[in-house]
Amino acid sequence: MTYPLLRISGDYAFVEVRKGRGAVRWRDMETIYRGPAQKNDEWSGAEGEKLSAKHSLWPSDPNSTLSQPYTVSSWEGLGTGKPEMLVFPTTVFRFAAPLANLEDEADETAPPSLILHEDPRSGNCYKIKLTAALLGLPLEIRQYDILKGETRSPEFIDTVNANGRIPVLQIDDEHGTRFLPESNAASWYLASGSSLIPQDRYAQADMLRWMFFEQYNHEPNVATLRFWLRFVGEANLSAEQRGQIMAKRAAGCAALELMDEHLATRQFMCGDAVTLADIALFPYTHVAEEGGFGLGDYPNLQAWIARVEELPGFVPMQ
Ligand SMILES: N[C@@H](CCC(=O)N[C@@H](CS)C(=O)NCC(=O)O)C(=O)O
Repeated sequence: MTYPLLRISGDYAFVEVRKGRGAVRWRDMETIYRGPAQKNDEWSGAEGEKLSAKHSLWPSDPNSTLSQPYTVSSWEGLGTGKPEMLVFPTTVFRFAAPLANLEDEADETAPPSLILHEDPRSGNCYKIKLTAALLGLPLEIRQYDILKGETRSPEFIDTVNANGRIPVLQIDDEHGTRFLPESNAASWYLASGSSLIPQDRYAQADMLRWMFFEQYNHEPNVATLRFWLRFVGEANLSAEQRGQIMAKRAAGCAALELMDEHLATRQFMCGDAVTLADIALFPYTHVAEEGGFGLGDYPNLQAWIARVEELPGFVPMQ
């Protein structure tokens, strides 16, 4: 029995579709189509088979380095007994895997092994776990206790992050072992080439706008108050920290209000599809009450939180 497994969601100058059974690597799969594709073009496969596709948006140069290729795969299972239909490339979460270039053979080597250095109480760390979960990427976890200063040890500073902080994504691949700090950079690395990063140039910049907003206006206020009040305890704060509470409360409320207004007219931060902007902003927003921010006044934020929690592959913060 065959099922429609892969459908093209837009017009593309160049698409290559390959098919395989039990095959993981692009090179082990059989090419079943190479050429232009139009919206709703569809390919079928038998149960247990996997389809993958790469595409280029640039009609003049199908091998352009500006192409946005990635692989989507589908196979029987997920407990349903039937393959999932995938729409390529816009609605892929579980099976998206980044590839560098249409002609790049990087996918012929083993996929990188990924280790997240984290503290489970940290929303910054949760961003990376949520990105990996939505994309179906396996992550190994190394835990630290930031309250005990475990990320400030000379060993951590020398080998993992000179900035003495988590999260850090450790990437082991053919280039060796590399350590990537900063939550939003690590999420970008995981999501590169997937539907969590829009392809349109403006949409991509708009997504980055919200990720920078998260780091400048949101996290230093909403997350810091949560950390101080829930984990450090008000009684243990320094006089300087106590003196900052009111300003951080006002700035945090302003950030939440701005998001709430923005979400009045859209499903997600950048429109109707989830992007890394939602993943960056979700962790500390959904636990903002732990920092004394009431979410009752923000109905659009509450509806957005529920939408994120319903995404396929969603995992809660521990
Ligand atoms: N901008 C960084 C912030 C990293 C950060 O502040 N990490 C905190 C935990 S959420 C940390 O490691 N604190 C321990 C310390 O500073 O010693 C990111 O987004 O990853």
